[in-house]
Amino acid sequence: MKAPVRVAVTGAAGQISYSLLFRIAAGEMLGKDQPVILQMLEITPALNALKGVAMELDDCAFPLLAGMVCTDDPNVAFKDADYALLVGARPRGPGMERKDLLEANAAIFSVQGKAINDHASRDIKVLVVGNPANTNALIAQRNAPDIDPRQFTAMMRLDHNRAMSQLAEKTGKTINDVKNVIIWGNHSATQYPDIHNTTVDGADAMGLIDQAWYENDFIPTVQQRGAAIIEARGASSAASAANAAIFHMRDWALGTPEGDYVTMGVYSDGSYGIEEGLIYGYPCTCKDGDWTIVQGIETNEFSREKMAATENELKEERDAVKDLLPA
Ligand code: NAX
Repeated sequence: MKAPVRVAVTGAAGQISYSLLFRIAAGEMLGKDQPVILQMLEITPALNALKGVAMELDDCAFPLLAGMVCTDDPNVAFKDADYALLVGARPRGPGMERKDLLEANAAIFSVQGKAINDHASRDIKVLVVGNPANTNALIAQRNAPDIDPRQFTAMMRLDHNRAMSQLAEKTGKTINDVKNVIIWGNHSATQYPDIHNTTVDGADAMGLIDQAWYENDFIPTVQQRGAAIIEARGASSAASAANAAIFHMRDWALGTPEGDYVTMGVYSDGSYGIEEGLIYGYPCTCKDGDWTIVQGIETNEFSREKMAATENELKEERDAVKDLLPA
């Protein structure tokens, strides 16, 4: 058996974590041979609820669960962490403007970024799930100057999975037939689901559907899927979000399949003309615990316009919190 690794999860008593923690402890994220120690962070009023979650984790008798820490102190939660899933965030309250939401979250993610910088493993892999995920990831990253910025990522995988499933359904194929979907940009309604390079059972996806369906049906359905889930379920996506977090971390740690790529919100190196330093959804392959942006993908004018629109939103989000970002 391998030595245990430390996995920090924030918002650990929330609804996404109620699915996520159990799957991590079952070995679905890092493999069935990798013991884990869960380091769970909550705000003080939720510590009792967190205790209940920890009791249930105990009662699962997971062979791979080598230990648990429950805390309201980020310095404890991130101590020696090898992985961190930052799920807890401040939801939008009544009358709250977008700028207020960005600022409230900036306060949370700057504290957590500093705690990661001061206490986590130097090789930590960080995934930000809590919204606005891309900008929260940027804030955490900028507050952790001693950690390579490439180690901070944002979750675009739920959007990626949603796009795959919509396309499989439309073409009468299965998820296993769909390859090379991309969600460019921000995890928000400006995201750009791009299937110009996608294949379905080996055939060019754009040849299987018509442009009107792509523009008027597919793109808005993927962009608005979160709202549709809230409308139907009366609560936001939880199990599917946890699943996407598991897939994101699993692929990053263990590698993407040959011949396919996945969408990750990663530190832009300027690829595809996107401003360097933004956390932007890009097609990535992963190998040996590292990710690479897939290069050389053709983008037409339609795509470039949409990629720029979502980039602009990310710049606006960053500018709204720029006073809180260290130089
Ligand atoms: P819940 O409100 O059920 O849980 C959030 C938990 O975070 C709460 O228990 C709260 O006490 C805790 N929390 C708040 N501030 C904290 C802090 N400073 N430190 C530690 N814990 C803290 O929300 P849930 O449904 O689990 O969603 C969590 C986040 O994921 C939200 O921001 C949500 O918008 C976001 N999502 C992101 C998605 C993505 O694709 N990137 C999709 C799903 C989801 O909407």
